[in-house]
Amino acid sequence: YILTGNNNSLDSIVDVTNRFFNNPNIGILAVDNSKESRRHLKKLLKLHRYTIYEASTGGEALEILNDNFDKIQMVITDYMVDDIDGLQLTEIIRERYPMDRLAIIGISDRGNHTLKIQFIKNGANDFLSKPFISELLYCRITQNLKVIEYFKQIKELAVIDQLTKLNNRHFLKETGSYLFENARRHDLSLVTAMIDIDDFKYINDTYGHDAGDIVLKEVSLELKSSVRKSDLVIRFGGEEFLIIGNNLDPNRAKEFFEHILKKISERKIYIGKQRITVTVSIGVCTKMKDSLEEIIVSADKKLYIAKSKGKERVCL
Ligand code: GH3
Ligand code: MG
Ligand code: MG
Ligand code: MG
Repeated sequence: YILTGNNNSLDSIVDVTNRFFNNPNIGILAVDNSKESRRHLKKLLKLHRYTIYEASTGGEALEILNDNFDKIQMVITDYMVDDIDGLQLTEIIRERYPMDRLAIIGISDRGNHTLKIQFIKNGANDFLSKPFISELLYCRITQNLKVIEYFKQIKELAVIDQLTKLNNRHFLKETGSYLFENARRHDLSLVTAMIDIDDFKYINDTYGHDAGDIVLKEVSLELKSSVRKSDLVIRFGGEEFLIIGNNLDPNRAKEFFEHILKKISERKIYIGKQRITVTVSIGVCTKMKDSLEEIIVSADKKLYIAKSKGKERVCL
């Protein structure tokens, strides 16, 4: 089926330093009803040290994906699969796994265009007609793995605030609801704090915008180092931060945030040679509500009270 031929003349096409080659961390699921075809594909994939999973039926393929999704980046499926055909399988996989996390390459020896089009329409990223030379297979594989990697990088960039490197509100949308549902299901309490830098406009106006940026970074570092890994620290707005703690004892929340407040005011923040003192006000909500939004609104109200009482304090 697949022509490997003598590809020596094509070797130069492949960039062997490319990390999408010779990488056992990349898992590829090969689906084909023919044992012979699978064996051949496996042989080619093994040459590049990919970790290979194989299935002869759609059911098997879905089960393997389900159990190993974190390890599989790509499915290469023939049109000929035992229970359902490759097109149906592609459609089902695509319903479950998005294109930015799993690539699908369809293969068939029926050279008609309708099949190629249908594979792509059903969610495949790419298509190969048999027979193909191994070099083309490798190029298609690395190309599609690269696209997934770019997707991943873009997604990561989109949820990180580039100034402070803290997660931003987009991240909160996804992770926040998970934290909230988890807390509700297990009857846990979330401790949520809204933190706002005091008189930040004054810092900007007096020392300049770059100095303001330094302060934002310093406060972010202090906040991040004050909580556990499983707690969320979000840059919520310009000089506002949100902490959602799922490991904090509500009875000790005041003490905990007063400690953070003290550490920020004691932090040695320098603008050039001049040390400046930065203070924050913190509003805390320790009660569960019907939604995370309501919890945040409540913390924000407490923050407002902390500000109106003279700033640099924690209000619950
Ligand atoms: P309060 O004590 O009541 O919180 O007063 P404040 O001055 O801290 O608050 P205000 O809302 O009046 O001003 C916040 C300022 O933060 C205004 C805005 O220009 C500035 N800011 C927002 N984002 C950034 C940023 O990324 N960098 C810098 N340097 N400044 C920012
Ligand atoms: Mg303000
Ligand atoms: Mg402020
Ligand atoms: Mg503010």
